[in-house]
Amino acid sequence: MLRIDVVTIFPGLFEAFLRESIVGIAGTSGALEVGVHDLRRFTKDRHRTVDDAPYGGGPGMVMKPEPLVEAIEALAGPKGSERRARVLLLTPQGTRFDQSRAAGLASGGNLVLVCGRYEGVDQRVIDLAVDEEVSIGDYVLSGGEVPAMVVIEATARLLPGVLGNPDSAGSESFEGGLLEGPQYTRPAVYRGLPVPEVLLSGNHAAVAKWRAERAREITKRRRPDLLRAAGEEGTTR
Ligand code: JAH
Repeated sequence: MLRIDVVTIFPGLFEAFLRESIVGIAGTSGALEVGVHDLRRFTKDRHRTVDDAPYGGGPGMVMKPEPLVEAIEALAGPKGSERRARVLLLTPQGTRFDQSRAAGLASGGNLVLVCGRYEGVDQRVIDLAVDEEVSIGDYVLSGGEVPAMVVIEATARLLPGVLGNPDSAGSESFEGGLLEGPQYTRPAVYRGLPVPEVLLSGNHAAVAKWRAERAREITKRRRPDLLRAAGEEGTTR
């Protein structure tokens, strides 16, 4: 059983996600437990303050260290080898999250995901309490909540027993390191556009070959970086 605890000032954002997504299914199957924790519960002042103005001036606010460090330590213990969980901060400054990172998390120990907001978190939170900074990509968001959901979902669907069908995760985009080619369902002709004949042929070897060709083709066109990573450069085309 993998346990993931999330620290956020918007716990309500996770409600439908945890109830309705594959993550909910993972929870029901006993493979995953997710706890969501309101950062404001770890404040001590009347106004439950989680942010303050940046030293040195400038726009916006910074997340103050005390509530975050206390929340993280309550969930993961003090930073060091005896820690109960690995602590990840979702931030544009982090190293990029990808499928291999998801696989590593799915086969590793418990996690605490820390969602920043505002212009960022006080550096001492990172120094004292965070193990790793993780980014899901180069775009500006309003906080780490959506990235935390991305990390949770990508990890949950790799847990043994989660889909009920251990093979279904493996056949989708990426697990082969390439993009998937086009998919079709009925009807066989829609608005004059036919489904490629080979898919109707019943010839499973021909179907597999056609799909492998289309996958290589779209990957070469759109994501040549993936083709090189998969070591497929120059095979077919
Ligand atoms: C924005 C704290 N990698 C995407 C990403 C992750 C986190 C944030 N933005 C983008 C973010 C504001 C405050 C984190």
